[in-house]
Amino acid sequence: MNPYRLYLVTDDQQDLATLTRVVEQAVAGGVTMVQIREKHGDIRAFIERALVIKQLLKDTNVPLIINDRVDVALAVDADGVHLGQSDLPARTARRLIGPDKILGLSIENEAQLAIADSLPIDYIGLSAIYPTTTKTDTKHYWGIEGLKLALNTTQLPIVAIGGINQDNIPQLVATGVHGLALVSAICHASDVTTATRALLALIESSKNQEF
Ligand code: TZP
Ligand code: MG
Repeated sequence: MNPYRLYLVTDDQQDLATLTRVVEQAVAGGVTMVQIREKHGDIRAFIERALVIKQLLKDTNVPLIINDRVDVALAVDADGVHLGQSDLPARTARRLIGPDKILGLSIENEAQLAIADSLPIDYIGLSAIYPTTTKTDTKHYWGIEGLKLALNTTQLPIVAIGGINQDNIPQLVATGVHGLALVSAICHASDVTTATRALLALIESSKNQEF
């Protein structure tokens, strides 16, 4: 089964108790992948949070991905790393994590897209599809047309990220995109499990639709 389908990226503003509850409930609702994204705390806090989530995912088939930091991924023996364009180069990261770990890379413009297939990565995070208050330093928005262009350019699986919610999922899924990554639509839901189930149901029902 496609592991990228509904990809939870965690909210680093949430305390450990909230983070734990969100991941637990999102997994109960059916998320297929979890990325721990930490932008504010120090590396020890990152490792501590990642270890708690690793324990929680232990008996599931849901892979644990670490955002930005190869050292943290190695320290907690995560299933993979997701790199940004200013993190370790993909080849260096691959050398450090080995051939079997999952390696994702954020692609923010067409120049980066053009060379993506020459890199030792497993998937692309197409960033950002739409504006979002979760990440505000984004310069370019792919939109639906940019997503279609990317799908026609690369052989790699694409995970769309940025401003994704119930309203735009049908159109996104109709492009044939491999996965959707979300922060706020899951982390800020009043009932995380119900919201996750609803997102998955919408993804399923949006397949093969035309716009
Ligand atoms: N990278 C590009 S947009 C984004 C990240 C981490 C944030 C997505 O958050 P949301 O709340 O799903 O729009
Ligand atoms: Mg990053």
